[in-house]
Amino acid sequence: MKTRGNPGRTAFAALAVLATLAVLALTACKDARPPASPQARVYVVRGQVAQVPVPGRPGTQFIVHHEAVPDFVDKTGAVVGMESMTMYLPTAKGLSLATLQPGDKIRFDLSVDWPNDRVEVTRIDLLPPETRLSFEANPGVK
Ligand SMILES: [Cu+2]
Repeated sequence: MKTRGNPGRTAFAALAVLATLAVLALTACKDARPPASPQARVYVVRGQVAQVPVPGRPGTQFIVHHEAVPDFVDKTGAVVGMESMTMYLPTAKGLSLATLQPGDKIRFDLSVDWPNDRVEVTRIDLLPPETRLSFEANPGVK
């Protein structure tokens, strides 16, 4: 069916303009660090602290040996899993690491917001020292 002026296309063009504006707005306030967007997925992960940032010692970072994350989703939305590994983890603004020490066992929320290219730890709970962690490769991870 033909319609004059193609309202569908006009609506689409308007949406495209809005989407562009939204992207510009997001880019503009990147430094404002708004709370994680609704697209963010939060994984509850366990691990052992390998290093904590030491004030006054540049280059020291928050590094964690974490268990596998079998349901980890990549940028395309595919469940690819993340193997157990030792890695640097960015932390959310205001999250204090002051009480943590290397060797501490922790459970943390890892927020992954692919649309905004933002990965960060938003919460950390200390686990009892006797907690048994498994750093074996997860069979569900390809
Ligand atoms: Cu990892």
